[in-house]
Amino acid sequence: MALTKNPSILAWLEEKIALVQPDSVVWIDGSEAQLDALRAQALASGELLKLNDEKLPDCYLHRTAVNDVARVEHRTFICTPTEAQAGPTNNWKDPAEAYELLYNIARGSYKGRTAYVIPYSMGPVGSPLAKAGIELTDSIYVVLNMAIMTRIGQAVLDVLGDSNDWVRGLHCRCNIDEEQRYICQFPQDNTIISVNSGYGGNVLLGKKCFALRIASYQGKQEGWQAEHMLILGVENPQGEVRYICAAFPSACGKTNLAMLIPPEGYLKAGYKVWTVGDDIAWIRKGTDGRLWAINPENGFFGVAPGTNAHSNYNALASARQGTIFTNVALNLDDNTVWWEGLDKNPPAHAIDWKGNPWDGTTSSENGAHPNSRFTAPAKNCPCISSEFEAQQGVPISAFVFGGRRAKLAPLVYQSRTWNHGVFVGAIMASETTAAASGAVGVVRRDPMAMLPFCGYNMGDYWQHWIDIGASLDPDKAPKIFNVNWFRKSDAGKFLWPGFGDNLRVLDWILDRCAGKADADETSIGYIPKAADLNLTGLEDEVGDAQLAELLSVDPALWQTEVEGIETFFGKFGDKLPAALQAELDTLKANLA
Ligand code: GTP
Ligand code: SPV
Ligand code: MN
Repeated sequence: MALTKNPSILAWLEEKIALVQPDSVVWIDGSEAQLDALRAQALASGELLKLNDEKLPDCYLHRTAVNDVARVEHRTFICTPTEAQAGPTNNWKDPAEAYELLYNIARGSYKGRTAYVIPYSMGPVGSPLAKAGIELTDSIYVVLNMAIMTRIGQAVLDVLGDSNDWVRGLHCRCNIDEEQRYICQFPQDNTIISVNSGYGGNVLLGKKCFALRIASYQGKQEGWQAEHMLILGVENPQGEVRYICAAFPSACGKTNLAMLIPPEGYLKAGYKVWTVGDDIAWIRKGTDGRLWAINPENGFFGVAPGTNAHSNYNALASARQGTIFTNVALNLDDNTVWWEGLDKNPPAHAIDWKGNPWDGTTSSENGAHPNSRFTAPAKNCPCISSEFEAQQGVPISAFVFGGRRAKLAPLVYQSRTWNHGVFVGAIMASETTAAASGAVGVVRRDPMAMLPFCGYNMGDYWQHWIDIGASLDPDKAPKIFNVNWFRKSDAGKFLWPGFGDNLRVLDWILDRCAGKADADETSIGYIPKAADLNLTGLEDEVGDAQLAELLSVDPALWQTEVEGIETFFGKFGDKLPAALQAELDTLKANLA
C-alpha cells in the first residue's frame, strides 16, 4: 500500500515499477519492526553477517563485490541539456541518450526481486533547509544504510504533502557489471539513476548524488550552497560555541576533524568540540544576515582504516552499536571486525574483505579494503552537537579549505578577502585517495573538494560563491582559511602531528575571526606569527625550526603551482569569473 497520495510520486513510481518489473513493492515506513524484518531477511540471504552482540550490539558486516568498492568517477555523469552546463570538470551525457541507455539497463532488472521505496529527508524533517527524496532500490543493504544515513519513512511524506519538490532516485543493482556501471545525475529533472553498483557513495543516493551533485545545482538556482564540508563547534572555556565548516577531499580528514578530542591543555582549560556533520553542509543566509549550516545527513559513512582510539575515539565509539561495516575484516575468534590501523593485534583467524580466509599476523595483504567503511548513527557520537537537530542549523564563523599536500601549502593561512578566499578554495589540489577508484597519491586539482561532486559548471559554481559573498555584510561573512595537515619533511615524515592537535590551528582561526590574533602578510595570504600558535605540550614534537618549515611559503614551488592553476583555469574560458582571474594576477605579481 502506498504511503502517500502525492500525485508526482505515484506517477513516477508507476512508471519506474513498470520499467524494472519487480515481483513485489515494499514501502519503507521507517518503523523499527519493518527494519528488523529486513535485517532478518538479509541475514538469511547472507547479504549481512551479524556480529558479536555483546561487543558490537546490533552491528552487521557486509561485503561488496570485489570490483565495487569505491565511487567510480569515470562512470559518473552530469546529464545537462548542454555539455557546457556540466562544464570542463564533469563527464557529460546528453539527457535523452542517457535515459535511453539507463532504461535499457534497468528494464526488467528487478525480476525475481523486491522493489523498496524509501522516502527520505536530507536535513531534519520539516527544517526550512531540508529537502525530500524517494529512492527506489532492489537492495536491502541500501535500505538499511539509508535508514542510518538519512531520516526515512512516513514522517517525510507527511511533511512533503503534495509538493513536487523531491528528488527522484532509481537504483538498480543489476549484475554489478563494471562495464555497465553508471552513476547519472539529471540536475534539471531532480533525478538520479545509478546502475550496476552496490557500494556506498554510488548507491546511497541521498549522499553525494543528491546532497552534493543535485543540491549544488538547486542551491545555485535558489540562493544557497551545498558543500563537501564537515561542520563542527568549538566551545571555549567561557561556554561560547563558534562553528566552522571545512572542505577537504575524500579521505582527507573531515570525519577526524569533526570529532576531534582537544589536546590535554585545551581539555584542562575547558575547551570542547561538538560535531554537527562530518561530510556535507547545506548553507543558507539567515534572517540575521549570517550564514547558517545544517548537516543534511543523519549518520556517518566513515573510512574505517586508520580509525582507532587514539586517532578518532569518537568515531570508534559511534561505530560500536547499530552500525553496518562494509568491506572490513571479520575476526572469527570473537565475531568482531578489524581493519588496518585499528590496533596492533591483527587477528590470525579471520576472513578478509574479499571473503577469503586471512591470517593478519602473517599475511602481506590487507584484511580490510583501504576504502572500507562504517555506517554509524550520528546519535551514537559522544560529542554530537546539541544543535544537530536544529531546524535553522548553526551560524558559521569560518570556512576552511584543505587537502593533502606533501609540499607547498603551509599548515594554515588566511585569505585577505572573501573573493581571495574563493580563489584559495578554487586552487585547492590534493593527493588522490582510495575513496575513488583509480591511482592513489597523485596530486590533482580539486576545487573546494567538489571536483567529483559539483552538479554544474564549476565556473558558474565559483561565481555563485562570489555572489554569496557579495550578498553578505562583510562583518557577518565567514572568514576563509586554508589548512594542510599533511605537509612532509624531505625525509617523508609528517611535520604536523594532526588529529586532536589540529584544534591548535582552529584556535588561531577563531582568534582571527574574533580579531584577536595577529598575522604576517605573505604573497599567498596571512600566516600565523609563530608565537600566536599555542603549542604548549607539543614542544618535543614540533620545534621552532619545524614550525618555521610548516609555515614557510616557497616562492619557487608556488611559481610552478601558478602554472598549474593557469592551465586549469584556462579550461573554463569565459566561465572563469573575472574576480578569480584578478586574484591569480595578484598572486603572480606578489610572487614576482
Ligand atoms: P570521506 O568520508 O571520504 O569524505 O573522508 P574524510 O574527509 O572524512 O576523511 P577521514 O577523516 O575519514 O580521514 C581519512 C584518513 O586521513 C584517515 O586514514 C586518517 O587517519 C587520516 N587523517 C585524518 N586526519 C589526519 C591528520 O590530521 N593528520 C594525518 N596525518 N592524517 C589524518
Ligand atoms: C567520499 O568519498 O567523499 C565519501 C564516501 O564520503 S562516499 O559516500 O562513497 O562518497
Ligand atoms: Mn566525503
